[in-house]
Amino acid sequence: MNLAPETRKIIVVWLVLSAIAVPLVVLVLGPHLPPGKMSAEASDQTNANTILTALIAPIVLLLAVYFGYSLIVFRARPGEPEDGPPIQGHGPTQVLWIVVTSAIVLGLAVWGSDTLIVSAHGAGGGQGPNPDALPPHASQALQVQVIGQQWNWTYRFPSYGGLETAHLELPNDQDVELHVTSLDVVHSFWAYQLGVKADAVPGVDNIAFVHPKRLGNFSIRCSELCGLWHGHMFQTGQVVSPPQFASWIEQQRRAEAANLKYLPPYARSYFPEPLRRAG
Ligand SMILES: [Cu+2]
Repeated sequence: MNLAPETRKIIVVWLVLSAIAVPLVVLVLGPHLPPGKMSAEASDQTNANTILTALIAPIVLLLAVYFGYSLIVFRARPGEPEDGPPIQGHGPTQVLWIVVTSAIVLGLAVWGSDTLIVSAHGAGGGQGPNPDALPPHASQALQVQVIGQQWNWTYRFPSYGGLETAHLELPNDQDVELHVTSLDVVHSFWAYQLGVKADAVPGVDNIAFVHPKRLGNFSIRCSELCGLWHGHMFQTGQVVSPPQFASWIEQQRRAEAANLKYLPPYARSYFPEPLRRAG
């Protein structure tokens, strides 16, 4: 192809910078991108963020190089005419632009749909009562109900007699099926390092899956403005080893036994008090 010398220089600078930037994004920046690698779902989100950033880097660089080169080289110097000759379109550039941008957008749409639905990586987002994206061993998942109310979170474990706990511990390396709901207004359960964010809506059983992969603490926040003390609605949860989880839940069962009889029976959702009283 017959390229003007300026075009060739811009392309060379762009290729060199891209060849440096893309590996830096993948190897250096990627591991620090949110939300981290604490669960399978979080890892998938971090990988998606890395791929998108790596793909965007050459596009941003092309614009920056072209912009910088034009500012320096094509600057009007004293005595030169103010404007150059008009340009009347350029077929190859237009075709290349349309082909490349279409390929990027369509490729990302196919990849995004596949990772969300087929590969079940969208399982941490809260998919309503009948999720489309199921992790491989969904039927053996530990069921945990997450209940939001102004202004705190509580948790119920149907496989442990409907036990309710004031904070959340999860066993490592096991599928967990979160049933997110609310007792009053709309909240949003956001377990940041686990890559889970699901709306908590009264009367709705919103299911999100998570598969913790690393031991440690994760922060839980409400991410839906829900009233005066919305900002107070945070906790710290723990991913612990399965034996630690077993002894924690046993201890909770003993501590909460006296309170259990005051709770309504475990249900997939609850309605606010005034509505319940109204029948
Ligand atoms: Cu809230």
